[in-house]
Amino acid sequence: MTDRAATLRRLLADRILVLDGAMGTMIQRHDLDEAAFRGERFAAWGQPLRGNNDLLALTRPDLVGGIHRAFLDAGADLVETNTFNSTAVSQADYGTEGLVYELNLAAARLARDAADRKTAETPEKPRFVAGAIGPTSRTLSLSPDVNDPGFRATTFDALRDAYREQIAGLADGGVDVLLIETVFDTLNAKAAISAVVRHAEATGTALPVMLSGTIVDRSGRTLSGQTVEAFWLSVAHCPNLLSVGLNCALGSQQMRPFIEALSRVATVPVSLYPNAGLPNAMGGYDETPAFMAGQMRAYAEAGFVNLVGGCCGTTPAHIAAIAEAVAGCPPRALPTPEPTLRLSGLEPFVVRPDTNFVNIGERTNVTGSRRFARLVLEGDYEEALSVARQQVEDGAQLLDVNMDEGMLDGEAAMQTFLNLVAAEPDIARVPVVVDSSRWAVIEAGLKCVQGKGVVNSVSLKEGEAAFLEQARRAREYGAAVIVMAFDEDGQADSLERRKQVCARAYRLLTEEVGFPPEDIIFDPNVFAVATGLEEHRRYALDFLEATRWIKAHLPHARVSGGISNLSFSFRGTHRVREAMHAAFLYHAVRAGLDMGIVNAGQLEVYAEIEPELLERVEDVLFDRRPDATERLVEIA
Ligand code: THG
Repeated sequence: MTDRAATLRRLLADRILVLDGAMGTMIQRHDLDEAAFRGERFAAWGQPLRGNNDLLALTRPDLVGGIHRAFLDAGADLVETNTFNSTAVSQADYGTEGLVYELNLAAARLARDAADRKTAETPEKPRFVAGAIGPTSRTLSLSPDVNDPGFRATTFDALRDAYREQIAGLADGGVDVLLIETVFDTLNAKAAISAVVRHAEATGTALPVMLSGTIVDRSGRTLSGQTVEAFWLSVAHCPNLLSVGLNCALGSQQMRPFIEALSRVATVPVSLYPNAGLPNAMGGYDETPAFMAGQMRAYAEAGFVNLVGGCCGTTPAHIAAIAEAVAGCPPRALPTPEPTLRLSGLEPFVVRPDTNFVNIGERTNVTGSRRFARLVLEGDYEEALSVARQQVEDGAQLLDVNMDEGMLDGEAAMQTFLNLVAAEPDIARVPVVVDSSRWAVIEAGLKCVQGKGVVNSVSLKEGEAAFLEQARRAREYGAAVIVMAFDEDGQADSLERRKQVCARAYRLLTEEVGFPPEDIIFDPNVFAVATGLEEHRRYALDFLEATRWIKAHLPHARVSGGISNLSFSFRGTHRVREAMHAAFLYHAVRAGLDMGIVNAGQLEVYAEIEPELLERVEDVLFDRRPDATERLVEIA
């Protein structure tokens, strides 16, 4: 199997590969009745089974195998198993959820057998099997009830379990690759990716994965509202990712801007298998083999694609025409973008060399805002959402969400709030920073974000084993991490300790976990200054120096800090606090600070700080005189 995966990767570098066409519409042509779906085995089944196409792997293997053969004869390099709906979630509609493993096993064997026979006929052109994993009829990012936007018809855990069961059957049946397809809600796909990770951990065998999303209309967004690039960034963490692409929904012609956008950003091979047009009034599909082949050839010539095939309405004649049309075209060359922090909400958020300081909104924090805390405790989530909206309107490019309050069920509050955020496009367009001192709350939050968010935070506080485990999980859910400068001996509060802890964490993450360095954000601890305590006098200075050091010595990693912490000893004196934040940020950004958790919209401009106040603030920040604190208190 690993040999075949290697062959597949080699072929992808050589030429454009061809996927098969639609299974569903090919089955429809046979016009099977209820009795045909049931066969002998399910003759007495208590529920209607007509329309359960996947059951045909058991009741009409001849028919399913015949469709595979027809597509292989047409020139397909890969055939998809007839398992689009073979999860417990989808099979429950027919009462056949107990058959899931068997359905996947049988369907995988049918496709395997057909592919192997064809390979034996034409050994110079080996054929492959992709295990089809559909989206199910449930959505993790959307409520089926318009009056209850926070409601979800299923959970991340339930979907992950369902996908694991499906993957076990597909793997045992001998598929070469898993195809997570027709993704209209990226969070469902993330649950499937998480299932792939856990299957690999449990069995020691990691199958390659192909991912294919669906654009529902010409806005170029998925059903759950993401742009193509945001979708790519949200799933790019998938281990052993063979390809990413688009399928279904629109016809071949309408796909152009979206496949072009994807091909510009995806660092893995790109696939495209559209419908044969939009469904017509009769539910049929009108694009002819020649028309579709012409479109696909144009995309191939433009360098957009590495794999092509067809979705609903495509027949062996379409696949034969497409295979012929792309035969002479070189495969798309993969882009090699600079490593940099890339996040997403509904939209991409990429930190580029010319990106200014990044604002992370701090107000959606029950320990950081009395108002937000009161709203959440009272269950007034409508108003709590308006706090988030205000932060984004005021310029927050990321949103920090924290529910760590003794009177709250943190996991439930995190889930409720993030599910509601997901329903607000003006908020959900930005990535979420899931902030908690409890891992269970962070994990609950990660299960509610379809984008690529940030874990806030992980640290070496509880030792290496816990740190590595949390980092692996963060990666499994496709999140970047904020690493606090904290270890078994406590908070790093000197320059030396900050350097030593961050360097150790960087080495562990990159070498032990294979964590991408560009997804690491260090937080070298912003502590309160001007507290009156001698040992706090170098806190601001040491943060600045640590920032400079991290940027110089830990390649691609970013630096962030909780800026408002700095002024805790001046609570209530708003003007002094704002001046402290503005002055500190001014110097921190020069030292290399990339981002900070701040009260978006309340950032004062350095040049506008009143000179006398600025001097006294900077005396404190730079520890310039022994009476700096008294002089700042005095002016306050
Ligand atoms: N690093 C990381 N995450 C963090 C912090 C950090 N998360 C929490 C915190 N520190 C950053 N967020 C805030 C939010 C609010 C305030 C300070 C830090 C704050 N709030 C006002 C106060 O307490 O006086 C409350 C004002 C009000 O109630 O309206 O100062 O360092 N990784």
